[in-house]
Amino acid sequence: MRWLIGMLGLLAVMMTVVVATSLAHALHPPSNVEVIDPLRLHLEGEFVESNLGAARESDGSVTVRLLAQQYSFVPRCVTVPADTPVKFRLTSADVLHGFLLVDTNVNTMVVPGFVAEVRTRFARSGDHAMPCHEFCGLGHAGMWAQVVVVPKDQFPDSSPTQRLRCAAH
Ligand SMILES: [Cu+2]
Repeated sequence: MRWLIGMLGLLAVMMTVVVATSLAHALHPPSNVEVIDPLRLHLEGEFVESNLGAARESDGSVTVRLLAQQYSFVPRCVTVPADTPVKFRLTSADVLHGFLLVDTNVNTMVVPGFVAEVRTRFARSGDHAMPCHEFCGLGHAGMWAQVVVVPKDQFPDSSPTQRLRCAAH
């Protein structure tokens, strides 16, 4: 009987640690379910080439659209403003890929046929490496991109060509 109480006590402690740390660090699995036809991404809809990159919304927030494919992200580098709500929307043109921003809690899978969405806000400017973290084939290790966070007032005007480029630094 004593071992049972001990086990239940241990379980309660572990559950408390899991719940408390996830609440404290705002860790939660992204839960967006939106389907998209991976064969028509380049032809129509929000992931056509001219619509990729970081775009300013009318409410002041920024939406970043990225395409993951063997073995790159398009675009390879995006600039986003600090201290601003940023929404990442990604989809895959072929197989399962992973989306992760180093030094942040941004992390999700990019599944073909679905749109992955992650909302965040960067507290300060700086660079974040963006490696693919799901093995996607022979070129997986070279599948990297970058997110450059710049001060709010240096965010470039979001013309379709500018938003595919990174800030010079
Ligand atoms: Cu990969």
